[in-house]
Amino acid sequence: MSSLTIKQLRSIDDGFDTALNQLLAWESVSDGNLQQTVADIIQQVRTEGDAALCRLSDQFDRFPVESMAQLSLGAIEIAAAFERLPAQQKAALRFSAERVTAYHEKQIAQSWRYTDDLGVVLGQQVTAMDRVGIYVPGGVAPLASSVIMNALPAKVAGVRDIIMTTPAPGGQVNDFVLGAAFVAGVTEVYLLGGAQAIAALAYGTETVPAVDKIVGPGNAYVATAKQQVFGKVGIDMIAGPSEILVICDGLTDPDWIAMDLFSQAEHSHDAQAILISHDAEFLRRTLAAIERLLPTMERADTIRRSLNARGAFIWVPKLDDAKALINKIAPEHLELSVADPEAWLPDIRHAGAIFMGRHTSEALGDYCAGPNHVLPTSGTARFFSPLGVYDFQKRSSLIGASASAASELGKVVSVLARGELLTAHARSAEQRIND
Ligand code: HSO
Ligand code: ZN
Repeated sequence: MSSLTIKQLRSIDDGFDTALNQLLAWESVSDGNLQQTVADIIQQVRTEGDAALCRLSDQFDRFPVESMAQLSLGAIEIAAAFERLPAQQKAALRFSAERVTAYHEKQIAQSWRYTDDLGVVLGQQVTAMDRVGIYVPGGVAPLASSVIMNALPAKVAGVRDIIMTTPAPGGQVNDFVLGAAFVAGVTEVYLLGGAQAIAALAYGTETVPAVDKIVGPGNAYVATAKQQVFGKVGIDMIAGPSEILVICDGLTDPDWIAMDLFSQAEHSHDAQAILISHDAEFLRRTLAAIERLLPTMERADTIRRSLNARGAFIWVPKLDDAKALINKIAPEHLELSVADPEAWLPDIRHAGAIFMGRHTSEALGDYCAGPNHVLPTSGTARFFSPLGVYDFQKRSSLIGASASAASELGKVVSVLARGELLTAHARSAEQRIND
């Protein structure tokens, strides 16, 4: 078994800034070949529709099908999958869905309007998208929680049709994932993976309806396909590997911290887990906890690879020094394992989700606390927010001028439009001037 060599940095050392930058560097690689392969797949789906989907299912998912019926599941089949689950899983999915729904209901934006001094009615009308597609990766972990986190905000926003695609290698589809689709209000499921799933959702086929927006994580093919169909449809952010940054005052049980770091490291070999403390002795005890606990983990190999490649312990002279590092890292998940996390909040400007206090492990947020677990990664918390209801709502501007308001505004339009040499605009407004 290979050894653990997690990086140990001190913020006061020469070269710390460079070391930190190297630690944080991550870019999705999408080479020219991948771009071309994905473009070809999208083209096949656009021109041949269902026939291409059936052929590609055999080619990529070893699932030979004769008709789209074998790749399509409706409300009855989705509900049946839920019913097949053990009672404990059913209850947990329901519990999670209820809490996630309650949280997201707070995000619903309301339409608003006012009448200004000139008598113009002005406002914003908020509406939901009609139809949304959710991609759910196959992979080793059946991420039922991701189905809930992607679909429920759309449902709460009022999206009518929520369509899920997920690969079914060898024809196998996971009941836990389908059960999550049931509690999250997914209306149709198509057993499609990869770039062909994204193409089908973006352009539609005889069977798969075209959607307005595609969300959900996926491998390099899926991410590249989403980038290529952007513009025809909306997409969410392109997710990088999962990350956790833990700040600890040295008074939390090191075993708790070790397991919190593992919880993100186990997602993938390129996930990132960083611990910052001013207490060198605490860092030593946490390293010892990691070494003791790692061999007990089912995903020990992935965790070790991730900690060795992208993990770090950072010692700072004062715990307060961590604040600048937090904002620089802009982590996806920030755990404030300190006595008074509230006192930290005013100084934290960039983080996807903030877990406040020793008892708030990141795993709570991944599954059932209520907030969304689809969060900005790789420093993009500087400009992105968690996935939310607002990602599935749109706004239309409202303008309603009375005769006198049209006359008043028209005078200004006349000047501005003539200045732009656009005389039809000018005359359209001028004919409503009444003095
Ligand atoms: N931590 C992941 C989400 C997840 N965790 C799903 C467990 N299941 C997103 O950053
Ligand atoms: Zn997770």
